[in-house]
Amino acid sequence: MLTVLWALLVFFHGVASAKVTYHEYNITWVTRNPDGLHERPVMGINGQWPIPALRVTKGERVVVTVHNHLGNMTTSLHWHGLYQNGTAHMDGPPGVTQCEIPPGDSFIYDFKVDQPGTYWFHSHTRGQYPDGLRAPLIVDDPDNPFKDDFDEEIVLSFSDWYHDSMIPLLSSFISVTNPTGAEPVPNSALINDSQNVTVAVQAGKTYMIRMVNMAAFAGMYVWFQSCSMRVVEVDGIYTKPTEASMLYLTAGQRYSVLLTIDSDAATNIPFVASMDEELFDAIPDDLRSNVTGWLVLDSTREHPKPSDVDDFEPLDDLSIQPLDSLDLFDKVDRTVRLDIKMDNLGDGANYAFFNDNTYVEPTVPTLYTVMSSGQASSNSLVYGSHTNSFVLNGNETVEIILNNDDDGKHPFHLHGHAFQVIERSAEDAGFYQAGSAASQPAVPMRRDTILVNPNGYAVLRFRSDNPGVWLFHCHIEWHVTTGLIATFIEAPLELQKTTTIPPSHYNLCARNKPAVPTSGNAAGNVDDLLNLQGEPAPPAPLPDGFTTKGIIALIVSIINGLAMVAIIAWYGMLQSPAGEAGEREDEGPQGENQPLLAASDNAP
Ligand SMILES: *[C@@H]1O[C@H](CO)[C@@H](O)[C@H](O)[C@H]1NC(C)=O
Ligand SMILES: *[C@@H]1O[C@H](CO)[C@@H](O)[C@H](O)[C@H]1NC(C)=O
Ligand SMILES: *[C@@H]1O[C@H](CO)[C@@H](O)[C@H](O)[C@H]1NC(C)=O
Ligand SMILES: *[C@@H]1O[C@H](CO)[C@@H](O)[C@H](O)[C@H]1NC(C)=O
Ligand SMILES: *[C@@H]1O[C@H](CO)[C@@H](O)[C@H](O)[C@H]1NC(C)=O
Ligand SMILES: *[C@@H]1O[C@H](CO)[C@@H](O)[C@H](O)[C@H]1NC(C)=O
Ligand SMILES: *[C@@H]1O[C@H](CO)[C@@H](O)[C@H](O)[C@H]1NC(C)=O
Ligand SMILES: [Cu+2]
Repeated sequence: MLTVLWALLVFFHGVASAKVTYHEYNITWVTRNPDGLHERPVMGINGQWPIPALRVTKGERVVVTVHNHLGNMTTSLHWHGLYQNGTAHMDGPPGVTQCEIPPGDSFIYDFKVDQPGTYWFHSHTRGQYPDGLRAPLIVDDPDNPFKDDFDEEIVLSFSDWYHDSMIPLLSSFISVTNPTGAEPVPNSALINDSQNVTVAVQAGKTYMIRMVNMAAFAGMYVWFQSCSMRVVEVDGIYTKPTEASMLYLTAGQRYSVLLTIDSDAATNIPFVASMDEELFDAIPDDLRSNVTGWLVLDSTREHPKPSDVDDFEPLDDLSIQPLDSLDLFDKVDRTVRLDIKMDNLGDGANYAFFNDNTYVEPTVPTLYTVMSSGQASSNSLVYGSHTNSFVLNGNETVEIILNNDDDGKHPFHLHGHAFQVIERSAEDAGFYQAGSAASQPAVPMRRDTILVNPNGYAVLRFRSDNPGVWLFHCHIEWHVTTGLIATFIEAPLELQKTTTIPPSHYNLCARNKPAVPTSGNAAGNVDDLLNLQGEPAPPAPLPDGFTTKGIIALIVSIINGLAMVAIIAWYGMLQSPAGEAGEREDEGPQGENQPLLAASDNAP
């Protein structure tokens, strides 16, 4: 009895003493021109863009009230890298842990942050964050083990930037006219949503530089000219200090480094973020892959141009060890194998697949299916045929084997956890062969976002010690929109016991247009949880015998056909009474027919 009372006392004391900070986020359109080349609408918060970093202190409870004032789009926020232990319903992805926040509506995110480090938050509404709704999230740590090793802190975000908005880009990306699935190529690279950023520094001082890649697509090489960095944090995990002259950050990844300015330094130091062009199917002539900033010792002196580097040789993140030396999880309880593939569906567009299945958001958000399906919540069938759902027991060691049957690099991110990286193959290694690893690291690197090489594999492990519904997905937003997503349903029966979803979350679903049901299986069927009739599904497969090559051939012939029609029309015009055929022919396609003729130039 006494111990129960004591436990209650400790519990309430804990709740009462957690500091709470409140934020109000009005999400609106603002107009910005971050690369100085093109003004466009972007999504800001409280009229600000760049959106200021959200800063909290470890142990604090954060309450963010989001008002969607966009007027014409739904929205949501995800807190990338936060475990949301006990608050899985605050994680953010619509269709998974909540409903969309409709225009004019509000939603309150309320969670405790018990992990230190560098994170970010962003919209998890389909294709939305590259329009600007993203910012760093810094968790200050009063017990930072490196706090005596630096004088000041600097936060830098990196990103790619598109002059066009996501909705038109998506409609040309997921289209029969783009059968190879070539992703739109960004226009510019940005630092802090800007360019030519300057940071005042002093000779002899050491800085802790927190870096976040908030890009839609591009991985970034980052270096500070002639400086050495010591990595001390990777995705929120403190690490043994590890020297690096260059880092590679995929979309979604973060690093903290210590950087000491030489005591006799006098010239300003350029630093560069360079987009990884290997990701791009084409390199437009006007692509601005590099963006430069300066550590400024003396603002009256010049800002030198960075020297070219010959080779990109970033630190291999697998060579980093966590400071806590957490041992390898060596006994695997459960293996989940995910084979990645890109292919066409019956609409002719290109999609992304895990195990031949492309993700489609279910009718009922997966967490709400957990809460409403009783014992059946342990049966992965209730979560639908197109959600790549895996039910995990609590407190297991889960191994994810990722086989990349695609010739692109993909950065994979797991919600709700950091994972150990047991192995990552080089490019073209093929699929993982069990037991092939020469040796497993005794103390593996841990992080929440990992690059997988083209036609290679990666092996990850984590403990299922955080009941919730957690997405595992590629962090290239283009591939999110074409379905490269899996869902882990972790300890659903435990989740039912320990979680209460605030009624306001369910009410939000009722205010969606159309209203979103909040109970039943993925199809919204409450009575027969194994009947998935009517569940959302991807386009039908290609008819037998059709291949990507076939589609490309078809498109080429259609475009050629259109071009022929255009040429005929053009000749028709040339022969019109006013035309002087001979002369106009030599001018080439300069007239009204140019757009149609130009189409033939675009044919692959
Ligand atoms: C940054 O500086 C470069 C070189 O002077 C310039 O071309 C570019 O427009 C600048 N960017 C912005 C956003 O002002
Ligand atoms: C958000 O907008 C409302 C009006 O719609 C306003 O009253 C409030 O002050 C705004 N909050 C912030 C933080 O700007
Ligand atoms: C970069 O942006 C972050 C917030 O996103 C801000 O805290 C930081 O001061 C900015 N750094 C510079 C050099 O402007
Ligand atoms: C929503 O409004 C913004 C800003 O005016 C505009 O750029 C965008 O095209 C609109 N989107 C839709 C889907 O109407
Ligand atoms: C960007 O920087 C890299 C490394 O210095 C260099 O090789 C490349 O030519 C630069 N790209 C452009 C477009 O200037
Ligand atoms: C996992 O272990 C924790 C701590 O030991 C315990 O509280 C929890 O109930 C366990 N979860 C399951 C699903 O067994
Ligand atoms: C979540 O909380 C449980 C219980 O306190 C703990 O055992 C577990 O390690 C936590 N998981 C994460 C991912 O922080
Ligand atoms: Cu991808």
